[in-house]
Amino acid sequence: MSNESLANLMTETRRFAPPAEVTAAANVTAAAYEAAAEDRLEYWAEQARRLSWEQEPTETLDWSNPPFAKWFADGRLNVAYNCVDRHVEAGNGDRVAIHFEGEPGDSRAITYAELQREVSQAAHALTELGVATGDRVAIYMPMIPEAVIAMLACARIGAPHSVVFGAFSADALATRIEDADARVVITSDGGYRRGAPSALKPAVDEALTRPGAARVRNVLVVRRTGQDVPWTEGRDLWWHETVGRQPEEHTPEAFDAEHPLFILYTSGTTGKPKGILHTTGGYLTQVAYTHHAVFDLKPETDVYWCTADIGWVTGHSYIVYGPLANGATEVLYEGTPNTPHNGRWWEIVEKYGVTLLYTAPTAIRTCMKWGDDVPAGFNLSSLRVLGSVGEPINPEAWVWYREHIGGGRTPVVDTWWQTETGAMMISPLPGVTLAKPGSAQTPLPGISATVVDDDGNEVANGSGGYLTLTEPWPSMLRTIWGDDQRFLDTYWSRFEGRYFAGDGAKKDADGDIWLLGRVDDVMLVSGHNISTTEVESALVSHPRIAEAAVVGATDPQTTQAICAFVILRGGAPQEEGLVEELRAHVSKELGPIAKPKRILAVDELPKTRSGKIMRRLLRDIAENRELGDVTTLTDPAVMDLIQSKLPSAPSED
Ligand code: 6R9
Repeated sequence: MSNESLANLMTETRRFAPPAEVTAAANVTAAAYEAAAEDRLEYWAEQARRLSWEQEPTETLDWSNPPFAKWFADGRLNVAYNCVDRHVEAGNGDRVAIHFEGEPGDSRAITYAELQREVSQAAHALTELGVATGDRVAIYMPMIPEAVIAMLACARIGAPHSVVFGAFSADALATRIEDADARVVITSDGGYRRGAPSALKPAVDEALTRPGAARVRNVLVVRRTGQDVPWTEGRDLWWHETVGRQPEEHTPEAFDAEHPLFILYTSGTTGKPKGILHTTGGYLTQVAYTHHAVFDLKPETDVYWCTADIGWVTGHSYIVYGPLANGATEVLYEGTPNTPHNGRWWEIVEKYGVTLLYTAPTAIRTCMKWGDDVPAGFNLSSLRVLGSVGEPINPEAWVWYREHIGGGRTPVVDTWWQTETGAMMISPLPGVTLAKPGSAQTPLPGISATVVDDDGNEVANGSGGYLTLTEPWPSMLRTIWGDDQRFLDTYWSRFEGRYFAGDGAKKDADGDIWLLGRVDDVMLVSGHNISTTEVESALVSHPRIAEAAVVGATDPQTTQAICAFVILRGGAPQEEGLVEELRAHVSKELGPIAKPKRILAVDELPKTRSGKIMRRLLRDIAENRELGDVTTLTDPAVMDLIQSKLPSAPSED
């Protein structure tokens, strides 16, 4: 990784102190860093006490067979009891757990007492279908309450779930069903997206025709849209019939802290998807702790909303397990941000008085593109902490988020973590950290991360390299499902004794961490390593640019040439001379070496459903190659759109 192109992020000098009222009442203060540094394991043992254990653990970490960790190994607990029942027992049964907002505008408030009844019924139903402790259940659902209930019901009976994105194809679903050997699938007839019912069940039917998925015994189908669904008698069952007739009381059984909780597949760039395995006690400890610390959640008064999809790890950790373990009241929204209008999210914030909002940089940049006047039309004064996750957030988007959504007053927490880490790892604390837009800044209390060079030596402040995690953490992945060797090779072989995350990063003069994107995305231009994140960030700092995606395309002269795809703010047509102006702008921000050779204005960028730009596909376009696998794209049609805009011959210098 280079140091030469880091000028832009490093010259970002804006600083934002935490608001006095947040600091005064903060759940976690600066003292936490000291306590954790003094005795890291004791710090985590203390966090584990936020949970209700049937048998308290006496052991914190067993690291005798690294990197196979055991956390709280002799403790026993039930995750669903922790997320639901104990809040009812504490007298909070009437507190709303979930404010569901359907895309068509229907809504439903579910209290903790109701959630307890529905999770109990669903747990009975799964048992009736022969699902035993340890059996895997696949969940393929839209963003409806039953998705959360299904996950909690699995957790309640100790059956690890494998949630598959509702937008994934039948093939992707079949591969995941086969790898996990799931025998029951929970789905729905469909869900509402972009103003219309969108079918899900047919994809399940198709997936189950694949030989690998033929062992599925039952499909439990939630009726959401009421659309016609093909039906296989004997195999398919309606949720409202099968779950609806079960008893409303169910006694949760405690499981070992290391009992598998879920498998979640990450696609990565090559090879078959990796089934990331998370277990029970350590995972729940860290998601509950980080949600409490980083969002400063006050369960009695806050209304929390995470806009992620349930099929993404953010949905698992920060829609389901973290917030519910903490007894939060949260919003669950089914649809897209612009249905029926571009202000839908802000209308929801106003309607429910959302105080804590967690979303992705891509969404923030899309809102920037739609214009400042959209959020300005709503009362967003309830908001008090804003979070970001999924990609590096460039300083311009960070500042816009704080200004136009947070009313210039809220802390913004940029949280770095991965499916593999299970929970947040590097993030500011809203009541403590002097915030730097664009930087995730510091490992959370109890977390050890650093940036190293090619040889694994820690780099000096002011230098860049590879982000590594140097000590085990409670919510770490335990392995790749069925493939310990791949687990070792992928994460633990690049640097001896350390976890390698695959991300590039840089430490600034204060030692704060700035994420630079996946190392696979780093470009090599005339012998210089240049990070895509930084060129994108430089482009977005130009007032005309809302969003940018940069790739390195093979080039005979310079090894790779920088190609940028940009979305213009306000969607206005491209003025003459803009491309030249943008190239000059990047050159000024980062130096002439980082100047894109080609810049193309587009209407959309190819993104995964979790909001990450698929640079691989843009590289295919930039190199005039046939497109690779597009099945994980939100909208495969985007690629045709971009291709149709390509000039027949690339514009040269
Ligand atoms: C939670 C999640 C993980 C990858 C990760 C990194 C990128 C996530 C980030 C960030 C910079 C942040 N990433 N958060 N990069 N700043 N705050 O996104 O999990 O889908 O597994 O992706 O996302 O590249 O390695 P996952």
